[in-house]
This record gives sequence, C-alpha cells and structure tokens, in this order.
Amino acid sequence: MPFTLAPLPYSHDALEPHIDTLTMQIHHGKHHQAYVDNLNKAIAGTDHENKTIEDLVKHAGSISVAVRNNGGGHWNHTFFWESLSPNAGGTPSGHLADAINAAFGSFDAFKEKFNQAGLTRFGSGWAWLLVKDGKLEISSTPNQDNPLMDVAEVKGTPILGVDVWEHAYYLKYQNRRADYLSSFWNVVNWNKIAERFTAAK
Ligand code: MN3
Repeated sequence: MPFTLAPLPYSHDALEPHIDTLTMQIHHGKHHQAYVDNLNKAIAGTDHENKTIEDLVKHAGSISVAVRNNGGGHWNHTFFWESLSPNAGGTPSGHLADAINAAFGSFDAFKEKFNQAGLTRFGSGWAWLLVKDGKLEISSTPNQDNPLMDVAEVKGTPILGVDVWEHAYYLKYQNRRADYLSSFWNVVNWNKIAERFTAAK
C-alpha cells in the first residue's frame, strides 16, 4: 500500500488537558487511519498509486470524490499533528510575528479572526492560516478540502490549520466548539509554523 499512517510526533496524552488522550487515540488511530485505508483502496490499481499526497491534493478538481476526501483527510491530519506540540502555545516571534501584525493588526486580532473562521464553518471542515502571494490570509474549507487544492475558494500555502470536525473535540468539549478553539492555542507549535512560513515565502 503506498500510503501509511505515521505515528504521532508525541504521546497520545501529551496535549492534555487541552486535547484529551481519548480524542487523540481515536482521532489519530481510527479517523486518520481510516482516511489512509480508504485512500489506498480508492487508488488501488490506478496511476495515482505512484503520486505523492501533495500531487493528489493539488489536483483535487480532477480526481474522484473518494480520493479528494480521503487524500485531503490524510494530508490535513498529518499537517495538523505536526502543527501541535506539548509545552507549546504562547506567541510567535520574528518574521512571522511581524507578518501577523501587518496582516491582522495584532496577534489577538489574528486569533479572533481565525477562531471566527473555525466557528462559522458550518458542519465539518477546517480553518487555515495561509500564505498567498507572500502575504498571510485566513480561510476555511469544508470537509477535508484545504488551500492547496485547485478547488479551494482561497488558494495558497497553509502554515497552520485547525480541524473543526466534531470528532476533533466532541468527547471533551461536546457542542462547545468555541472552547475547543480557545484551548487549541495552548498547543500550537509556533516554531513549526514559523518554519513553514519561511519555506512558503
Ligand atoms: Mn479530524
């Protein structure tokens, strides 16, 4: 099988109390695993087997719905796990902090706008911070779409994303998506986001 599920870059309980152990176990071990398995099934025996996940995702408009949804699911979750870290949170620094202030006025204003994008995404989807034409923007996508996709409303290179599917927060936060989103900032790995920002520019 061409695609495999990488282990989490930290233990399942590492993001407690902000993201609970059981959610991490099910989210990574069941949901992400299912995207990988269903992606492999959907591409079996096709020339997609030789493509990278980025290649599949970028051409979302011309691949099957199963490959788009499960390929997006695989890419998005890998990106999400790597965006988080224990003993993280706080504020970004350096060029990324400057760019956030330039684009949104302040770090607090940025967080507010990003949280709004996650809160107002009806149903399941993601909110993103992305680089577009060298500048930072916020967007949201439905289902397992992302800003790399040729079908995205706002296209660019994502540097931070948050999963707002209920499976990402329901066990701990139930219907309180806003509480999940405010806790999320405690586990954002700004070193990783800054690294992506530099690469995207
Ligand atoms: Mn998810």
